[in-house]
Amino acid sequence: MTGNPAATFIQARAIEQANARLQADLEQDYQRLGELLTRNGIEIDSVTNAVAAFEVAIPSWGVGTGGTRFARFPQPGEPRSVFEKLEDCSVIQRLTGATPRVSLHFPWDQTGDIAGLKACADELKLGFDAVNSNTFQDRPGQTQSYKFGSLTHTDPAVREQAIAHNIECIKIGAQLGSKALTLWIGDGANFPGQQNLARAYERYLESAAKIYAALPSDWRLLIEHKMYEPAFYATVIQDWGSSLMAAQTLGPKAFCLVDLGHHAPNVNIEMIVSRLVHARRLGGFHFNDSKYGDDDLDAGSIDPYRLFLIFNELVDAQWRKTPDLALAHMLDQSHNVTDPVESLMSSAIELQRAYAQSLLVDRRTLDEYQQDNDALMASHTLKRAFTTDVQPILAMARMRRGAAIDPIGTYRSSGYRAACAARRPANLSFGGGIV
Ligand code: AOS
Ligand code: ZN
Ligand code: ZN
Repeated sequence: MTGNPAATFIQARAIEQANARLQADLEQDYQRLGELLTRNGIEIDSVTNAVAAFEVAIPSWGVGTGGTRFARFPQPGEPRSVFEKLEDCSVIQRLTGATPRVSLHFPWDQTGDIAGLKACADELKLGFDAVNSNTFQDRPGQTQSYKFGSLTHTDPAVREQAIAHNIECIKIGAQLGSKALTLWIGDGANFPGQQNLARAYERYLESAAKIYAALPSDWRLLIEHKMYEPAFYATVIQDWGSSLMAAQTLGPKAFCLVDLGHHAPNVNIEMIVSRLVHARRLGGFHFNDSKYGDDDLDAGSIDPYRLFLIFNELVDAQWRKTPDLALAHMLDQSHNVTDPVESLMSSAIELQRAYAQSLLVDRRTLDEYQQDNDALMASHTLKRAFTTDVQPILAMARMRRGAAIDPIGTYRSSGYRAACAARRPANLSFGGGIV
């Protein structure tokens, strides 16, 4: 893939040069933090190694500019094909060292050249995470419409079309090396009485069972719940209860996927995570942040403490040696006012930050405070970890992986976006832009 901007503008040498200017300060900060942590009985390198091993997948739709119901403001140099999306994803990976896989979305990422797509990914040293199907939108030429639902539609012909699409996604994913299918449907109702709530769920289980039956033996089905939108009265898989019952009904390869933006305001998401861990059905995440609804904002940008508390549950599950905890970490965010490459890098780093802070929790002491019902000190034990500035750990983890100490600064000085703008003339489109 000669001449692509990823190869031209984010060379390893450019990262090394940028790092060389920052390395001495980082070493000093890292040493100081290491001394502080040693006093608390924590060996800094063990945290840094864990952070360096943390990975999260980039959603292919995340590298384009999203929008709102009202407008979309495309930015210069947007990727126009799945191949160009991979280029942007590889830049994010080179700079952060935390995002080696991409989560594709079909038919948005459709190409007649799956072998070429795999070769392109190999050349860019990228792999593929869960494949996402799309039965919430009609595509040109499609025989049946999803206007009134897909897997749960009253008409069996629509359900069969949606099932066939999901099975097609599994086949494409299998050629690319994916190991999971994420199932999110927009099915639901806008009015009380519009849909028989019980029958719609039964139709979901029946359709999902056919998709489940097509999974290769080493694949997983990730069921994503969402409280509302596009349906505003009732969504068929509206919460973790419906998701968990579906996973338990379908079989051992079915798991629940938690998208942080898919809950009512103030819902205790870390509690949901804890319960799904207990049920051994937590399969993964769509990370993002939100203030009001499915806002798809950058991870940690609104409520970093909530993100920390979610990671705290995951680290606690590891600490309690919960078996078979294999989670798909994926971002799911949309950008209307930022450069998506910068926002995705920022999200990946915020996840690492929450993870590092969670690793600093003194779990033995916390356990004692909990046993003694010392609410104040238990809460302070979490806060102490959360308020530790772990920036030197994150930067050191990146540097040791050959990534950038300062990913956004290095990206901005690379001129990558301007080079893309020159190479990728805009695709003019008009319309709303929710992704
Ligand atoms: C929709 O709200 C869900 O978050 C899905 O994961 C969806 O497939 C993704 O946002 C792309 O539209
Ligand atoms: Zn999602
Ligand atoms: Zn969503």
